[in-house]
Amino acid sequence: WQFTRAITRRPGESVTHGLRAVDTGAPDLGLMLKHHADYVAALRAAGAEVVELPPLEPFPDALFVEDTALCLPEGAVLMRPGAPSRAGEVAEMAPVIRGLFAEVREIRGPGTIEGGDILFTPREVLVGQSARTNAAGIAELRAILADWGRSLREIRVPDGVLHFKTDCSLLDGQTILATGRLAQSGCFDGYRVILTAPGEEAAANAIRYNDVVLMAAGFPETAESLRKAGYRVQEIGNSECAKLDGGMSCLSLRF
Ligand code: CIR
Repeated sequence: WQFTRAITRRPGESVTHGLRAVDTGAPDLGLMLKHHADYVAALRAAGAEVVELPPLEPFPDALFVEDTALCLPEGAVLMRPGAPSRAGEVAEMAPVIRGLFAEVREIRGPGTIEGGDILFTPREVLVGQSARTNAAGIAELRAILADWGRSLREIRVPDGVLHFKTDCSLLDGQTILATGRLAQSGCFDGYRVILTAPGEEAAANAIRYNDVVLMAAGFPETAESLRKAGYRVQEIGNSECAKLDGGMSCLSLRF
């Protein structure tokens, strides 16, 4: 369970125009930058060599780098975002990925797929069909993964949930943190599932990076159940990214 690297991108001033399902006010860039620095520091403390990319003003959502690529031990796959305003982020990420991976494949279209809809576990790659990720995009990824000997299982993301991983994260090889609304479909049968506490659904987008679980601050019951289950939990402020439907996983590519 060892990662060695991560890629992040600092938010720029245009982040106030980032996409959001419900407008709860513009994010405060100063506070977001502080949270972002805490996040990068936590990754470094967990053993990551972090490539920190500069802001990309033409792309307000570019800090959510996870959506632009899938990074696996076999290689990386450049995604094809379903949000039109985010499509151009991939060309900005591509040279970075090509510099770090010997094997790089890409989703060529016409389908769309975003990294936030992909959860890989040691036994399979789970992909959520969502408003951003469609059947054609999933089919293209399935063919690439088949070349690498990995199987893909498709999941339907509940209505109103942005991405599959908005509602789940991998805690270890067989354990998934998930919301009840996602897990009730039975999609994680065969895994050990830890549910977020009622009203703490936004805690589900966490990441396990080596020995630590990074989760958004402000979800005390879920944090407690993770600690009781034996995980080392570090809470990071996420109030500003949450206004743009972003969380811990969206902010980095990890490999
Ligand atoms: C978006 O709507 O695309 C961004 N505001 C949030 C992206 C979050 N990314 C993720 O869950 N992987």
